[in-house]
Amino acid sequence: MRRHVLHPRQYGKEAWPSFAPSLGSPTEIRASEFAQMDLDHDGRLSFSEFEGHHRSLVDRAFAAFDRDADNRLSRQEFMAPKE
Ligand SMILES: [Ca+2]
Ligand SMILES: [Ca+2]
Repeated sequence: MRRHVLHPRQYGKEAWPSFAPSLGSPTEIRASEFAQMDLDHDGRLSFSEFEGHHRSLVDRAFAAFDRDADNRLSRQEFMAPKE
């Protein structure tokens, strides 16, 4: 897992990875996330839209652990996920 070691003077906006400033405020991020999840653009999130979005997050998180891609997590893989 990538870790950012920061000098105390680096804490603050400048310390964020370069992609962070483009994400906007928390409200803007939420609005953008909603728009991405609302696949049929009806202004509401159905259970399947909500589930589908979070399912992809779970899939990516699982893949980050599953080094040998056998769809099972060994204790070793779980203890040391790939970066
Ligand atoms: Ca919808
Ligand atoms: Ca595995």
